[in-house]
Amino acid sequence: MRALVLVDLQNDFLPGGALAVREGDRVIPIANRLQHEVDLVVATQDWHPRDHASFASQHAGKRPGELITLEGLPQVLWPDHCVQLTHGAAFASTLDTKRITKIFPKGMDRRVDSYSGFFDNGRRHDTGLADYLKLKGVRELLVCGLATDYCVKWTALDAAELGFDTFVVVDACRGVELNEGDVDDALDELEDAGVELVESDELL
Ligand code: VGL
Ligand code: ZN
Repeated sequence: MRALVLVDLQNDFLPGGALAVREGDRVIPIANRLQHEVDLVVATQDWHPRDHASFASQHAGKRPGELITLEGLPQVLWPDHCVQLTHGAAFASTLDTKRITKIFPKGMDRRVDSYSGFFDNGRRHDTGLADYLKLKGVRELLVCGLATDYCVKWTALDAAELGFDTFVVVDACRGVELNEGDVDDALDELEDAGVELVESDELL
């Protein structure tokens, strides 16, 4: 069984959104096409309470992009984004959602951020994604979405560590690139961890 994980294809990560990723909208048509190449499609959804501690707005004098320590973990501060039930948190309107069999929300605990679709950043809470995929007999995992240097990276690193044959579809991802080179560094890290980097035309 081969599954596709659609990572955080939400309005706030698209151009014009609260945490816009450059060219983020470009990945949607590819993500839609990739859905036809797999047995199972799941999606992650960044799903924060209004007062999430990853928001710069929750820390007096702090601005988005600054780094703090949160409950002992390094935390980049973000603009308010993907607040539960808002338009920004909704999936992109152009995303084909009818094949998604289960959505895994993450980032609900205000004290800890959650980049990976499997665990929060402190690895205290498990979203259930690994058990779900294993129950379905999934061995191979294609990962695409936003953002390459955060949620795609951590989802794919965890997937590889959990024993899935993991592929990141590079042209179906875009990064935040807070610092120039972050996307390239993320891709290097993924390769070092045994994740295969592929282009969608190798799969379609
Ligand atoms: C993400 C930063 C904050 C992501 C989510 O989806 O990559 N990045 N929350
Ligand atoms: Zn977030």
